[in-house]
Amino acid sequence: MNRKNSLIILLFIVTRMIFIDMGNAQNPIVQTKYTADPAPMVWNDRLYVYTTHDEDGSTWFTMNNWNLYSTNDMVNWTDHGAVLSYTDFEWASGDAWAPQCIERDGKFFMYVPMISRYNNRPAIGVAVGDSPMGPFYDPIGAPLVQTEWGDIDPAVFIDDDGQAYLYWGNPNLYYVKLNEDMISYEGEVVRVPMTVESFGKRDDDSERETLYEEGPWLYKRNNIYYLFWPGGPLPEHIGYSTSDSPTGPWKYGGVVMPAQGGSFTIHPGVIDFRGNTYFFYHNGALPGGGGFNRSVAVEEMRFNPDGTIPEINMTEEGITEGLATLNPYILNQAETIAFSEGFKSSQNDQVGVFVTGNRDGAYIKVRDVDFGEEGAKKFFARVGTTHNDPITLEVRLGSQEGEKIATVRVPRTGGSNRWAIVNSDVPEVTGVHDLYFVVKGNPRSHLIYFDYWRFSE
Ligand code: FUB
Repeated sequence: MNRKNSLIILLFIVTRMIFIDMGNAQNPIVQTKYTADPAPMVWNDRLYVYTTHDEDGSTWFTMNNWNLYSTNDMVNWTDHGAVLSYTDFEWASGDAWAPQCIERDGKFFMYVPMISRYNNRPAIGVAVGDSPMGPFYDPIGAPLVQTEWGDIDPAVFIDDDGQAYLYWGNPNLYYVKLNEDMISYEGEVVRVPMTVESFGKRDDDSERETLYEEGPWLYKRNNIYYLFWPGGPLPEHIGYSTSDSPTGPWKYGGVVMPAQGGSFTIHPGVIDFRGNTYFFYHNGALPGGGGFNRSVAVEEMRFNPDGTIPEINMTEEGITEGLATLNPYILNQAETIAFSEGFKSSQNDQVGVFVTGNRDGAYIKVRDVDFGEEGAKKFFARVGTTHNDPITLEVRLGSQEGEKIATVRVPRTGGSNRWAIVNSDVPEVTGVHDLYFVVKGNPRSHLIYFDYWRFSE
């Protein structure tokens, strides 16, 4: 084989590998925005993940609001948009950093760090809502906790006896026992002893003796309390400690996820859902991603028989097996996505959250859509554009180039505040398929606003 042929074959293999990888990608779980600091919560048999939001093009932690995503199957994620902002707290001036939300007695409590206007230092606030999506409001009109410095990354945990705890801090770890109302606390704030036995030994920093940096996350399994935390030096890894009590003493357990993934921070969120344990984190894997443009991803977490945790590496595949199928005969939000490229999400008063396709070939993949035995007859979508040029939305099976089952022309509605419902006949489609919504057209950006879709039987 001559050199030219070898090069062509090599190019083919590499192109194919890239194609295959993208086709299987499920991580990061959100591609329409930069997200970080995942905080999972299970409620009503659905998994919710609260995240922070790195603004596009950030060169610092430019973060103004907290966003919410949810899933019924671990492969398709619905974007619920921004559910809370630092501007909802009269006393806060910015830095909407790592949150956690928990349900108690039908109310949802979101613990969030922000800069306090009173002294220009980080403090932790709480907001309350009647649903996971909010709306949330600040019930105390002031920070819930503030120590001398480093009051970021709150983690909340309710033990089986009903006692709730709030943990937080960088470079120190603090905790306090919350009262049943979840918006006040009893007793003193406790500073956890930062010992090498509890958090491992650090060699690079004379001011920090242990590996612990920030971002604590509490999780209980088989009567073992696990404390996960991002550890130094930078780039951070995730380590863990265990105890037989939620207040320690803690015993260092080792590394859960080594430093990798192109972001110098990382952040753990661990939760059980339908018999599996899931480990959420963030990295810089999206195009344009990095330390200030991060993305949330998830892997399955397993345990050794003695309760220790084998190391987990970041993958592009993430969770490959969906836990349920998706019903195409109900209204599905366009922002329910398994993977996408070329789309961004936004929200407005007219339709709530919607997505915008920004280039020819932009696509959204939706996993495991079950058309049943009868099959679909018609496809409907609510769409719009500002362009006169012909723009179409194609619906394909299995891949971006797969069988085309519907094409709709996107009418010029004049903006994302004006929408049209379009439809197309569909050849017989039965059984379970991955759907691809593919945008075709010449304009360089904002080709399509896409709000929802459904099929009729
Ligand atoms: O996202 C801002 C900060 O970066 C978080 O509060 C830390 O945990 C780190 O992820």
